Amino acid sequence: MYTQSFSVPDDTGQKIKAVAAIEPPELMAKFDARIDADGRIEPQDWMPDAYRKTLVRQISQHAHSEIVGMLPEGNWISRAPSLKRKAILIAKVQDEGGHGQYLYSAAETLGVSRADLLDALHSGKAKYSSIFNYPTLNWADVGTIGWLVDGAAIMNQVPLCRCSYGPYSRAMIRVCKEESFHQRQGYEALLVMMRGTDEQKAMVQDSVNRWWWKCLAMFGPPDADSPHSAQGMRWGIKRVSNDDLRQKFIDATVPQAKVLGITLPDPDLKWNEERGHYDYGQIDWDEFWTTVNGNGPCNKERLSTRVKAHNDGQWVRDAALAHARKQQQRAMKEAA
Ligand code: FAQ
Repeated sequence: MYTQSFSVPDDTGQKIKAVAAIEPPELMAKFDARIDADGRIEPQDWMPDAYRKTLVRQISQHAHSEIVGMLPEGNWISRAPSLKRKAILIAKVQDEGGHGQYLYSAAETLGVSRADLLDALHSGKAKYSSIFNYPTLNWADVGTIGWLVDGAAIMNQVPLCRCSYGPYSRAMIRVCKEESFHQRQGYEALLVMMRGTDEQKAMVQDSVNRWWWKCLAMFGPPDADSPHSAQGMRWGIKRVSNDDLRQKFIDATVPQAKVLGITLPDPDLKWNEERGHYDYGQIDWDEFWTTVNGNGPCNKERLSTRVKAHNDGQWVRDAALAHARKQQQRAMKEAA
């Protein structure tokens, strides 16, 4: 028998001890050959249990990030400075909700239920992106989230369009197109402010100072401290490593900051001719893990807002189910 040892969280996001997955060798060989040939795995195909669990973990964390990610910006819809900015922001926040829906649907194709995934989020067992546990303190934060947070999300998600799991890779194509609009609207909003008053310019600089380092941490721990990277890359789920994506993001963003006229808050940020990349300073990983483990500035507020929204929506789910039952009964009556 083919045996592999994995340490993966279970479907609810809880860590389980290393499990020995014993898989039928002929099925495993077929699966490996498809991965090696850069083929796609579809829901009806056989897959090793650890591959399925890894995908459930990543896709559900991603879905949770999208719906929790609606909150920091949603907070500014009623305070947008013009009708145009309000319309753009409403569209963007709705898009993030839609991304959550595509991703929960992709996770469901792996045999898990959306209700269980949401329970894991609401009980604090499941992770979501660290970045959404920081507050949005001024209007420029909305532009900065578009420029830097969506910018980082695109950098991470474009390679996921080539992920080996078909439903996830297809969902990512549409998500990336929408994220591209999000990034551009954020950058444009900041450009307008940077051509405005000194107060507006100071607001943008303050915002970028607060978000820059948090965005670099979004890509996840350094490769050497990333327990899932090697297997994720082997399976074609991850195509580019955390550190390489972080570097690509920095290299792409520094010239954009120059056009904007903003200073990125890192005295060590310098072009390194030899490496052909920007060098950068130390990320505060202790602060990152404190936030990921539930003790960031807004973790509790984000979760309680999410739980309240879910509970307030119970009547919609009940009504939809009652309607579906009625339709089914009518169809059965007509068929009888
Ligand atoms: N926050 O071994 P690795 C967005 C966890 S969407 C929290 O490197 P992996 C759109 C990781 O889960 C943003 N936890 O793990 C938007 C693991 O914990 P576990 C979300 C993090 O999976 C914009 C542990 O650390 N995007 O922004 C973070 O190979 C604006 C060890 O890490 C995605 O989810 C973090 N930043 O790589 C919405 C993309 N980083 O499960 C609204 C898909 C790591 O063992 C407004 N996901 N951890 O308990 C991925 O690409 C990967 O899962 C990574 C992590 C790269 C996030």
